Amino acid sequence: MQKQLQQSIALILAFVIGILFVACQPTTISQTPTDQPQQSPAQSSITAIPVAYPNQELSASPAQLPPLPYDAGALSQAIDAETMQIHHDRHHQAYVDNLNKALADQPNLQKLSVEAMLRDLNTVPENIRQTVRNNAGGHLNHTIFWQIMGSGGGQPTGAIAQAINQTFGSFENFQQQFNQAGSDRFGSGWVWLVQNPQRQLQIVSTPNQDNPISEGSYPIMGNDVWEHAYYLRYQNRRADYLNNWWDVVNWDEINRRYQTVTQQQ
Ligand code: MN3
Repeated sequence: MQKQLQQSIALILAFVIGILFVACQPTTISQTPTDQPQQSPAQSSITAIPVAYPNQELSASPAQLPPLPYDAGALSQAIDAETMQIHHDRHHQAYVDNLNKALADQPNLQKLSVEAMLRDLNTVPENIRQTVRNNAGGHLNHTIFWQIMGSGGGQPTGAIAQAINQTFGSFENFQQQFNQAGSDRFGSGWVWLVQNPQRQLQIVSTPNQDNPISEGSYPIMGNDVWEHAYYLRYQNRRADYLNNWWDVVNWDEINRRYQTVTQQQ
């Protein structure tokens, strides 16, 4: 009986020692590996920033032509009323109509915003990808364009003025480089001031109706250098149009766009 008790105690002791031995081993709890590439904050958050409007992306169900935010003659210092009317009522309308036509039998795509489609064009089936790229781009680009004009030009104000000076040395240098990029764009396209994925201001130009969000940049302001934007008054003189355009730029709106992207990143 006593022997059995001794055996039991020995067994319990062995068991306790065993547990202590295991418990005292260095912990080897496998931690979830963090070897997945970390997205930089700029890249991850730019996907969440609406581009068309301050707090609203551009709907594709269906896409609709936004009204001009001012009278067609309001920019006549730089752009005549007839050009504005044709540009808005016919050209922009055509991008809207063609986008809706391309998405007519694509209910899942219609649920996406215009921005979402352009950020990742691979979500768009190949047979309509180029059509969507051109017309979703045209719709978004012109929606931005109307909003960043309409005021009396002059010098930039607020945070954007400071950022332009820091990046380009002076407003005059910036204007010169922006105009040069617009002149150098061969054929049709746009010239932009963007915040790039490295969070720097940068002047870029895009062909056709491409928007910088397809390259991960946020468009702060842009000028349309398609001939339809200036041909009636300027004919082939794109450089004159680029120079005069500064007289109708809306710096309050451009500053708002800049603050949207810097505050949300
Ligand atoms: Mn245009």
